Amino acid sequence: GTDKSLDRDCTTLSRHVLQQFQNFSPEAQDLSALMNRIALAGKLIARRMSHAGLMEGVLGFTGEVNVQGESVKKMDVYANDVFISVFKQSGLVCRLASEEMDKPYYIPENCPIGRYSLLYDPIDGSSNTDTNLSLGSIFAIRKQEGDDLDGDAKDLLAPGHKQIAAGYILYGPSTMLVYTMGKGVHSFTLDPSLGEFILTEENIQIPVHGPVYSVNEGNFWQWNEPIREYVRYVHRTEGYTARYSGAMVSDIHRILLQGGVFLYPGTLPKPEGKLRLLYESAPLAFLIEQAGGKATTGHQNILDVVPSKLHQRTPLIIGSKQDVAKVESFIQNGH
Ligand code: AHM
Ligand code: MG
Repeated sequence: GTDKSLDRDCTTLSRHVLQQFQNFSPEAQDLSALMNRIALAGKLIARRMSHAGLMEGVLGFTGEVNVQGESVKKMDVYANDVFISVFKQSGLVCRLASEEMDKPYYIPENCPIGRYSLLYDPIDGSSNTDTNLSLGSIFAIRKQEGDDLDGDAKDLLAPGHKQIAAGYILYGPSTMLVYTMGKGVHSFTLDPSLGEFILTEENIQIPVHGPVYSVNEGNFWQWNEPIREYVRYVHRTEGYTARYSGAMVSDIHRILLQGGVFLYPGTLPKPEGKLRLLYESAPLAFLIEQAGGKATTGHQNILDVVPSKLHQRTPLIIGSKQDVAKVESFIQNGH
């Protein structure tokens, strides 16, 4: 096939961000710099992953347990630190909040000028790390509201509508970065020899309906009846195919391109499910809505949910409009 990076007109990520604004306003330049930093984090993480099995001390557990009560992997710590270190040099970000940190991380030297906050999940699908399977990173950028003199980051407890950019990096056979700034969804592929993310597809639209349903059916016994009924409906209906990788970034990427629905519902012991609103569900919801899809808890749009704490969890049903609506109708009407 043709090599897109050989094309003289190949679009790099930073050029694309600037083109979206059609001006060189301070905001356009900030966003371009911020996306560049995220891309750099992605490149550093991808590079380490590609050598992981060849190096000592890269894979496996650290022996610690994080705020979520999950065992921490060495790769989680590495990726979490990569985002901090690339944003230390940005001057633009004062606070970072991630799955791996109990409280937001402040970069004091950036705080007088750092008008943006980064919310992120450094490694999505951690259970895939030690088996050389697909992984992701999820990110969202918000504008800081108020001066946060108390240092409690209370302004982060706002709904997903406040995100100004969001997306994910997918570490698969190639590394991809998919992002939105509220003007459509665009994907880029890393050319490792150039060290650049090159535009792959612009204005991606998710199909209104698709064959994929993606859910951990091992949890069937602890779901409530409407979710069980939905899955029974899928089992007796022609045209569905199951795909579940253990990393929702890769499952949702497939659904973005081919259509379908990803679910992580609540369970009887954990009605809020597993996924965290601020740095997992809300960024993906923003992106999928921008592609023409839908994301809901079953009762409320994900982007409308107002969190009461940083690591708040929500049920997540996300994907093609019709397929998400079908799940919602089981939850709300029982069929
Ligand atoms: P993580 O960020 O700790 O890896 O958790 C998020 C992941 C999702 O990527 C994935 O869909 C889900 O957790 C898998 O959980 P489970 O093993 O319960 O199905
Ligand atoms: Mg995660």
